[in-house]
Amino acid sequence: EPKNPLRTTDPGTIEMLKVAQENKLETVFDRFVAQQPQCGFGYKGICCRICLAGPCRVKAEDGPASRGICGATAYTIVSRNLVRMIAGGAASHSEHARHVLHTAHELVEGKTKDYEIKSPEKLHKLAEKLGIETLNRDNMEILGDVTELAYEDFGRYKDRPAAFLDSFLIEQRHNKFLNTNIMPRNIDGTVTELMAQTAQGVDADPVNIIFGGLKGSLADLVGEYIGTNLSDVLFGIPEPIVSEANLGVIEEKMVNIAVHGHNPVLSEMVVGAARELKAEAQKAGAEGVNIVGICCTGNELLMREGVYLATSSASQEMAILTGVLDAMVVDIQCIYPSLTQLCDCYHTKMITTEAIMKVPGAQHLAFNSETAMEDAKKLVRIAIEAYKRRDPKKIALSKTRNSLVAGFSIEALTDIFGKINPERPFSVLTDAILSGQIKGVVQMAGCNNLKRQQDESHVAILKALVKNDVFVVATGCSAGAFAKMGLMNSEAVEEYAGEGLKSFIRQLEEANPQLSTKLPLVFHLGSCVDNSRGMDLVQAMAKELGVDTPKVPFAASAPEAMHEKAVAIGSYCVSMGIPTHVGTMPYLEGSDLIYGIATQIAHDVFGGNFIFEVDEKVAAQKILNALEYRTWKLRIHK
Ligand code: NFS
Ligand code: SF4
Repeated sequence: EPKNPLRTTDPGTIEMLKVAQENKLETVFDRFVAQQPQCGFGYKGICCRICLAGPCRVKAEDGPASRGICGATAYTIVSRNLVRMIAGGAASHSEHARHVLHTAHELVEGKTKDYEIKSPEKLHKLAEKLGIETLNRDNMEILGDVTELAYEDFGRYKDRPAAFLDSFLIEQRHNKFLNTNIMPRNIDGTVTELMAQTAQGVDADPVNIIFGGLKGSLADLVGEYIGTNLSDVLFGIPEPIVSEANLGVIEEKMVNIAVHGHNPVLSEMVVGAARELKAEAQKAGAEGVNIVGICCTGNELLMREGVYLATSSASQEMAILTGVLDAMVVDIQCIYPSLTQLCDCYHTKMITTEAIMKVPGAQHLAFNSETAMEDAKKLVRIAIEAYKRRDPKKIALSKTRNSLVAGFSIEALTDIFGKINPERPFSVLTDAILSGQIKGVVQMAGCNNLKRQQDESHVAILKALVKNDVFVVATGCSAGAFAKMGLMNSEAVEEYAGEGLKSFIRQLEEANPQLSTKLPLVFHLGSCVDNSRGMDLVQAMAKELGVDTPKVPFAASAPEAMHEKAVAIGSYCVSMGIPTHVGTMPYLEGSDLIYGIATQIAHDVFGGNFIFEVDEKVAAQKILNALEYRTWKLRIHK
């Protein structure tokens, strides 16, 4: 099979890559090639540099060279490296959550006038879940208690498990996590403990280290639950919404601002400011201000505001190459430092906004919740100024844009299923599985990783699953891939869904005439913190079936996992009893023991396991097999 020399399958990105090549502009695709071959020791996870006696490498099967200087063996080094990635992921997700929490707290304290409780309904539901009194109480008071509890989840040292995990768990998982000693009490302490556990001369037992890692992954999930739920309270529960995706949404006649990163706290304000400053943009000669999203900030805004999704992580640089992007506003995570290098070749202004995220060459504009709208307006005005400096010779628009339907929170899915069975909404899903109409549910998640052709395996796996009647939900850059490729709409149902899935989706549509749109082939759950919504979904199905999660025909897949956050997510999926496919190898092939723990022993203990498979056809088959096995067992026991 001839290799695609472009290393991407996204049509919008292919258009822009030509522009890069013609103008000799360096992109991530060039740097990926320049990095080859990548280090074999690092790849296998057997390079240790956690103390200054190193770097140590496992160079031989036996003898002194089979261990680090301190005597650490391959399994110790591999497991330490792996769980330090989980700690990094948990820290990232929870730092995002902490920022949303601070904003909610400032709202309670009356320190910001620019935010509000957009969804009192969500606040009440959440409070009830957390055991907080709601009767005859003021919303701000309730939110005060909710934020207090969330803060405790960051730092609590005794008495109880983290509330933003435990309150969301079915009883069987609660017991499982307590019995295996991986239930976190808090986020910060768990991450710190993990760093201490894996420091030089501490834990050398690979099983103990991996279990520490799983606890860390659950701490990651605590952060995600805080992030998702408080974002819903502040910015609204996502509902089905129509929009468009890919680089063609960056329009010549508009002032274009890309919001990139993860945190809705800033980007939601930018959307508001853009609406208010339309007249100023018009005075500058544009028709208005066009906000487009990149990565998970894009997913957040797409889900709640219907903002266009410009692109996903591997192609973030391409937005600048259109020549009409006036500002690249970034918050945190997955932001290539190379963006400034490209901005330098164009009129595009790059602006960083968070204290822990600066890039040399970018302008820094500190974003504060007390002055949120003012700050957002400043950002929009910087873009309007930049618009006037566009170089017409450098304009190279993309023609690729595809329609999509997003906005499938658990609440939205409950409403949709509830039109068929109001008492037991999720029975609609589980009955369809038991009857054989659909084959199960798969949550597709994760990043771009140029070890694969961009988006190729996301799309190949999705197509194989839906053809075989799997109900697919998606988050993050996986959802981004489907949105960009025109796979997240109703036309795609016609084209790619198997007969069972097609009839299931049509049935949902017929029962929901109030929806202003037809339903898509794949259901967008949101950003990567919204993988927590998927955990709600699998548990709702478990409850409906009266079983624990390892019995539910539900699987996860991250075909292009890249970030530490993805390692944390994959690990909690396994802890939650979910077969979890990963298409890019984590650094663990240097130890058969660790590989075995991840793929088999995890299954014995938690009922979930990793499926490492880089071939997308084989991967899809393995996922289907996992679903089929579970359905078969369910039917026997019914
Ligand atoms: Ni998730 Fe989102 Fe994308 Fe990966 Fe990065 S944007 S939080 S980490 S690359 S899916
Ligand atoms: Fe080498 Fe041990 Fe130090 Fe790691 S902890 S760098 S294996 S001496």
